[in-house]
Amino acid sequence: MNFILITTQSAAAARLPAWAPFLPRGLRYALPLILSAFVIGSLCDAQAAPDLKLHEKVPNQAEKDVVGLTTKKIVRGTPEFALLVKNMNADVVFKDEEKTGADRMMSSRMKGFVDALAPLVKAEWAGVKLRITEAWDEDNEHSGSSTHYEGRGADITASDMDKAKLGRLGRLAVDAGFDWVFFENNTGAAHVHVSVKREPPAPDDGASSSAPPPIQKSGQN
Ligand SMILES: [Ca+2]
Ligand SMILES: [Zn+2]
Repeated sequence: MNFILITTQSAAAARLPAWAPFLPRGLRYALPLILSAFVIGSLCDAQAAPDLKLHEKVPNQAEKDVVGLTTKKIVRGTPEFALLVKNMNADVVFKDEEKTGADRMMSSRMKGFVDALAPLVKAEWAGVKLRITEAWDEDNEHSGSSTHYEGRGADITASDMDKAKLGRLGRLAVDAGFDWVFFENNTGAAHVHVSVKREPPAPDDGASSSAPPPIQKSGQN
C-alpha cells in the first residue's frame, strides 16, 4: 500500500492541473494528497468483490473447460465410489431428501472446499449455515455429463433458504476456492452450483487417471 501511495502521489503531483499555481500555497501542496486519496479509494472499491449476479460463472468459462465433465457415472460398490468421502461437517446442513446420505458423498477435493466455505457462511450470517441440496448423485437427476455424478459438483444454499443470499453465497464460494462457481438459478430450487477438478487432475483432464488414490477413503454410506 505504501508503494501505491508513493506511486500515485508522484503520478498525481506530475499531473497537477494548470490552475494549480493559483491555489493558496497550503492547498496547492495538499492537492496531490487529496488526489491520491481519491485514487486509493477507487482502488479499494474495485477490490471489494461484488456478489455474483444470476447466471454469473467464476471463472467466466464453460464448466467443461475448467473442471471437465463426467464421462462415467460413479455407482455404489465400485472402487471409484470407495474413493468418495462422506462429509460429516456439523456446520453444514445436508438436505438428504433421498434419505440415502448421497448428499454427503463427494470427492476429497470437494470436501476440502465445502469445509472451507462452511465457516465463511457462519461468519457472514448469524445463525445461518451452509446447506447442500445435492452432491454426488446416483438418481440421474442432472444432465448426463454433470459433475454431480463424480461427486465433483454440489448445489448449495443458505440454511434459511433465503434466495436473496445466493449472490453473496456465490462470492463466498469463490473466496473458499472452488474451481468453478455458477449462480445457476434463483427461482424454484434456487441454488449456486459449485464444482471441482479431479484430484489430482488428469494431465489431459480425461475421464480416467492413473493417479494415486486420494488421502481419505469413505466408509459405507
Ligand atoms: Ca439431495
Ligand atoms: Zn448442480
